[in-house]
Amino acid sequence: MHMKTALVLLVLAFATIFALVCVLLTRGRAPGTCQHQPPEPEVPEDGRSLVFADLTPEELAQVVRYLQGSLGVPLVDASRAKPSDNCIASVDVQLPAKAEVLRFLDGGGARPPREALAVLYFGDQADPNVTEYVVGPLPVPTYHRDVTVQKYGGKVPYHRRPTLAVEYQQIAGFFKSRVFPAAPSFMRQVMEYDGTSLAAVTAAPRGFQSGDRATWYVLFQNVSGFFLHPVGLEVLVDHGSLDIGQWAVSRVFYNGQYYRDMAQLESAYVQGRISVEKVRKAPPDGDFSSMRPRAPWAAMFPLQYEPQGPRYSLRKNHVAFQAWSFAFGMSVKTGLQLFDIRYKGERVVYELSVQEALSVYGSNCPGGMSTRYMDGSFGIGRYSSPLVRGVDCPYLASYVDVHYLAHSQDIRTIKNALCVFEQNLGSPLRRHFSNLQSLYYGGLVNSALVLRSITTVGNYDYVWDFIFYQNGAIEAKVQATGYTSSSFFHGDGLWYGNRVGEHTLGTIHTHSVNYKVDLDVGGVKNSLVAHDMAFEMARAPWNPEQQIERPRLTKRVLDTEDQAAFRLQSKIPRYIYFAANSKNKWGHQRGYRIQIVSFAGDHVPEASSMERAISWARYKLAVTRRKEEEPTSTSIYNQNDPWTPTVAFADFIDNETITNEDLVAWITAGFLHIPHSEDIPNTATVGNSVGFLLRPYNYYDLDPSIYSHDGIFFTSEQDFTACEVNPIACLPKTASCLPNFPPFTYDGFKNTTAMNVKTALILLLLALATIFALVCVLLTRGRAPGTCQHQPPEPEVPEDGRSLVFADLTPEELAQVVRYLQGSLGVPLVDASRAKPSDNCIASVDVQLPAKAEVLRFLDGGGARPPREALAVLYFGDQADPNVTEYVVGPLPVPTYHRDVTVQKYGGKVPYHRRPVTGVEYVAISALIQHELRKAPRFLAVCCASDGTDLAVLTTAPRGFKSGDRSSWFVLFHAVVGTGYYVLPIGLEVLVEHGELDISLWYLSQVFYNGRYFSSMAELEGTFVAGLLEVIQVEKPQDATVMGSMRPRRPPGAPGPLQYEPQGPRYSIRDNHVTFQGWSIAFGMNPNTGPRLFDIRYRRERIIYELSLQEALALYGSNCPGGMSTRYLDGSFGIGRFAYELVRGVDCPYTATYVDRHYLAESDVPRTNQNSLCIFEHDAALPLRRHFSDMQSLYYGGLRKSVLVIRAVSTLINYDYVWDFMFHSNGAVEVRVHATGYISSSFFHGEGTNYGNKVGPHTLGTMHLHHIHYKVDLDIDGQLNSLEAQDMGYEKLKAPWSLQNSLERPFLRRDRLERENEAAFPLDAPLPRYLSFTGPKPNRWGHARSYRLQVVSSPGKHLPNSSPMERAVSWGRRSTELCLPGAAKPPRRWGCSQPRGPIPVWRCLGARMSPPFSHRYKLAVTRRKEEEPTSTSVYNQNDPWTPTVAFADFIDNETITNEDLVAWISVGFLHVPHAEDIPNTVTVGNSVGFFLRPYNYFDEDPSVDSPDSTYFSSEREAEACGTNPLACLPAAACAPHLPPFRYGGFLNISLPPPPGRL
Ligand SMILES: [Cu+2]
Repeated sequence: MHMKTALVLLVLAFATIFALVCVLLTRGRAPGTCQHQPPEPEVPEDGRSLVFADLTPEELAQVVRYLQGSLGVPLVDASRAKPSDNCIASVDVQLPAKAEVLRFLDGGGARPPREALAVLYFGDQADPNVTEYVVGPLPVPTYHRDVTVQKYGGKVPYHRRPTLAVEYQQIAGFFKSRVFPAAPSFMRQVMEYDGTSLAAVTAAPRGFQSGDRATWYVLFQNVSGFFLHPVGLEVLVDHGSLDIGQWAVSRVFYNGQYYRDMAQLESAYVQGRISVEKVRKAPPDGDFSSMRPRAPWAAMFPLQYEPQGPRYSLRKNHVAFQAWSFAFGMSVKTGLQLFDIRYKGERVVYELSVQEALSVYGSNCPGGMSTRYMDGSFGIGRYSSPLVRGVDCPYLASYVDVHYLAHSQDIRTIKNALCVFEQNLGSPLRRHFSNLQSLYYGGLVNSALVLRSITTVGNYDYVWDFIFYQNGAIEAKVQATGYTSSSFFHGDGLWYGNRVGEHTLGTIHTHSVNYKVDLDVGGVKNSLVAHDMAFEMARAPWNPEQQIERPRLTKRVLDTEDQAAFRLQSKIPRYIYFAANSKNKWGHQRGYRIQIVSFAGDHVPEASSMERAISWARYKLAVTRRKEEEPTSTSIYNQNDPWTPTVAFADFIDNETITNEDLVAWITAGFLHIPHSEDIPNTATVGNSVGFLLRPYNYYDLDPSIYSHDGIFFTSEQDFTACEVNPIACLPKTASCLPNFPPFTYDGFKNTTAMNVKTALILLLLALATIFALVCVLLTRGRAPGTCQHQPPEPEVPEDGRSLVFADLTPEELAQVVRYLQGSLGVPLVDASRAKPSDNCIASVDVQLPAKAEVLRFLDGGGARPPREALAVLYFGDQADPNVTEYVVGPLPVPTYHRDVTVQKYGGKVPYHRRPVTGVEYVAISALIQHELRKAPRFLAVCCASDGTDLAVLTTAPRGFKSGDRSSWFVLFHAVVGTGYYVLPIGLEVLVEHGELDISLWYLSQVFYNGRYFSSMAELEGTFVAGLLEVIQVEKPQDATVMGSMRPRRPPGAPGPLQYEPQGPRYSIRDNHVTFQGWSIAFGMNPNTGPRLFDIRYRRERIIYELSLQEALALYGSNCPGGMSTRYLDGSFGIGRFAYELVRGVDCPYTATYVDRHYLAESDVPRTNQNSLCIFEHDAALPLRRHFSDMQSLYYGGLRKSVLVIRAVSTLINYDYVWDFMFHSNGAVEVRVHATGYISSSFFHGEGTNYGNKVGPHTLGTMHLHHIHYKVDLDIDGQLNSLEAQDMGYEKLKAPWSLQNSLERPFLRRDRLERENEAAFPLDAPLPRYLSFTGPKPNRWGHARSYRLQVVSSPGKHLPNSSPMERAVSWGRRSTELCLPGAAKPPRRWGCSQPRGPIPVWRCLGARMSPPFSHRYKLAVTRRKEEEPTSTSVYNQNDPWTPTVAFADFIDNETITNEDLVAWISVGFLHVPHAEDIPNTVTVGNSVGFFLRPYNYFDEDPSVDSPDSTYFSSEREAEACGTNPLACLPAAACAPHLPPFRYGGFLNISLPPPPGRL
């Protein structure tokens, strides 16, 4: 048969099949496809942004043409040029001066002429040099201007030029023709070199002094992922001569030894004088370095779709999203850059751009030890990688091509180099649930716009994100993935990294990234202001014998560049912001705050001869005056001559005044990377993410997200299941449509290879198929495929009920315990919801977990199931000696015994005054206050337009100054139904003495009003009537838009992106047990301490026995008595008990699974918090790992990051904490807490702004600290673990190949922390950057199997140690010595010839510092003890002066080597409320937590086994469904099943009234 006929038939066959499938699929009616409704851009795009646009291909071509015709010298195409030629190295846009642009944008000035910057290499001149020309005007240039001298103060010497692609080719040719042939037998016999089997990686810089151009090349097996296959051979090539014929080998390194040249190596080899370490030949796919999926594709992952199309607009280089607009471009050298970022039309940032990415390596091989890559010189923009739909960015993102001209005369296009998308982050941006005063819920899902590009420079892939949030915050974030670079493992290699393969050393290195942020906050002229916190000692105004330590706001204007330059390791004020000249409504300077997240390692010692070239990396933040002549912090010429840097950032800082000037912030973020086996094949992005946030700080008058169309608000009075009332309830109607997935296309390999015939044919077929499919869709409109089919996953670990050993008590069990107690204690018990203090009652019943040993015997050892027991807390007020008693009651379900455990647990009875305040007690207090208010009717009428019945109170805690006190300040507020009264103080506060068991004896001992203290309400009234009181009249707020209201200010719009699971959830939940992709977790909720997880296993191995929340502390400062005495310990209120129902679509994704929790507290009847825990898989819209290879071979591999999340949200009076526990597919666990809800506030008066910011007419947002404490009982490879710290140090050494020169090299220091005191890290001290829990056994490469703990937090000191209550909240106190990284201990040097030794481990030698204060710990590791189950106690809140549990006592310097260990982790942040905290604090930037990451635990990254892996190469068709499952997506699309919206959160509120109701 004729080929053509065959093809035609084939096509016809396909067409028929498609048509049939199409008809079959669309049988039955189902929702139609999602209708794209293009958004109206709020800011119309008028072409002005083009002033920032990259050059178009036409413009580039014009510039090249112009230069060729105008320079009067011959120009060779840079892709072919010899060093001795002239060529155009690159052409990029030359942006006009800022003043000119602003005249155009803001002042009606003319459009600045468009110009280009051309970099020319003049090798063919008497004085070879690099010259930069500005060429203009475009599109048809008529002039060029040499700007080299003006920019750099002189000509740029030729040796500084970045290495062109062609120079690398010439070097490759040099290797083939001259290097390898000089050692024929060695190459053939040892290297098994066949002409193509080796690949080389360049080191940089290239020498030791200015003028050098001698580069180490490291040789690898030329297989997929060759970066991990070093062969031990490295060659130093001197390619400085312009005559390629003069290039020479100046040194050779093989397996630890140096040789003069290849000939010497050859003769040594031939004579048998070298030690050969032959590397087994790897298969072409690289074996362990391969990114090919190891598991077949399984169920479809969750992904997002846009029910009504994108809600952003993208036109040319301009993006608009909600109130945001900005322009973007891609610099060939520095990468992604954003301009003219505006919110609501007002410019916030003029320029936000990447400047440089630096990596400094340590190794015992010459290439590795001399590598300090400055990626800008290679071209961060030029190496932008074509993005893959569905892995690199969401499938439905918008993709933008980039054009550039560099290293060639041809214009290159990178397809899909940028992506833009809106991402539903699956969590609330803000939310509050109210059951105090009135029942309502308000919230806003966090849906943000992301602009992303990914740069692949050689081995590494950097993911660059710019994120725009609905609250006016911008985030810049960089994540690292791709291949780590490696050295040949030999000798003392373990000083420089971990062994990750037979011959592979993953070398220690730093990643540092520099950004330029040209903020223009409320205009061009800004100042830099720092806010922070200090404790001040004050006498309690109402009780002058007593002292109070209160946080106070410190403020400082940083008025010179020197003051504004913060070194990497120095402390930075926790609030630092660009302040405008203008003020917001509340009188504060409008500002934008910079918040940096970074774990950077030191860059290089300043003594280094090349340090100035990278001196930007000295500073995590430096603010300088903006100058047109300081456009970038570095130069592409710095890489090849760092010894005479063309641009030295340090020179920018010359102590100029920076008040009221145009300022630029230069920000460095980074992390230390010690590669470990899980970096094989790729580094995962989990935990390797750094960057910064720009957040409004008093810039607005309130949180601008209140104007979002996505806001949700409903009250118990409304029918919130009705679509008209609640837009989320509309989703089943508006969003149950078939997502429209375009066909998968990928052009990433196109530029690099010619298309073969086969590809063409397949493409043709695909095209035809697509046409047919489209026709089919068109024909069958309204009859699209049906809804998604739920295919329940097979649980990987069959659930056998064992997890129930950790289960919370069931309602039946709770009822049984109550019944048993009522019948067995022999004393009358009153229901706690009605009990007076002088009654006996059951305060709470919770599960009493069996001892760990017993549980492990049951789970692992075949032991019997431990008896199920309960812990009952009883208040015995009706006894001679009133007290709190704890009983263990068992066995369940029908108890027969109870055991008093109080003495055993606490060493004595718990005094009655320590008991938490119950709801019924608050009711009695409220009645008392109500009664007292009647004594001041005239005052109340005038001050607050109130008769006293329409006010709300807020309790403070603790309650006094010494053990036994029970006197609480209550703050009074205007209560408006449906708003957060917490922000409407009226200035009145009362001190209630409620210690007596007889309620009738309670009284008000103090009254505070507007800065003055009175002994009673009557006295206040008297003073008022006498006209001696200054009254601030606070109007009674009337309408629903009063300050604090969460009602959306704008009508709902199109629904944002939603996540759905085409084949249903991929996790399975049974009882209290979840399994997901190798994970298995038991969960529970303690009524006091909140969510807790047990027996967390990954691939059947237990990693964590217990992971639980312990406590949340909020500590306030104020000039009002309630505020200044507040130190809330939320556990005593009930973190778990107050975790209420979650709202679908805001608190958790709409399609999440929701679980009920039951508890018994302050009542004899068990209560249920419906849907109060949610579990879901979240599409992070980010690659977990990826690499794009255009070196040696063309392929792409990647894995989407999809995370299992377990979440609860606790509403503790005003605050809402979002508790997240996340499980990643690389074996990492992430724990995070976000704070939202209402701030608590004080009445603004006097010197209030010393304690916060004014946020309303009479409202002071009081500063406070949030601290959250977690318990992590890790069991890494068994129960017995040790703690190891690793960090980097620098050592100076003579270059082994050039002894007259020296270099500074990073090395890896390892410390074992052997005692509890060494493992207790105060809040203010740095943690070693790598801290890991190690098991007893090594992994395949001899490293102890470990999990690393990485804390992400920015806490401050909690309390001065002199405070009498410090011990209650200290969760530890340092008493003796401490082990810190970087403390002077010279490394023991190992000679290169020394045989491989064991892994070096340093012991920590003890006392290094003894600070004058005791601090709480950010981390303390202790021996696990059954009698130390929690770090705090519910009794600590009301008697912090005699803490029932003092965590300090846990740390008593016991040995922690090879023991069962617990890590106690404290995370937190300083919160200085500002206008944007009204109505709610937003979660953006108010999130802290920690990671537990495998560290040499596995032999390679376990995510290689994920069924979601994607891989295709130029040989494997990317667009065929058979080879790339992403390509199946369009056909597999189905309409999500969205259940009707339900919410029962208001139904169950017959709870005992929580604190606050009046
Ligand atoms: Cu806060």
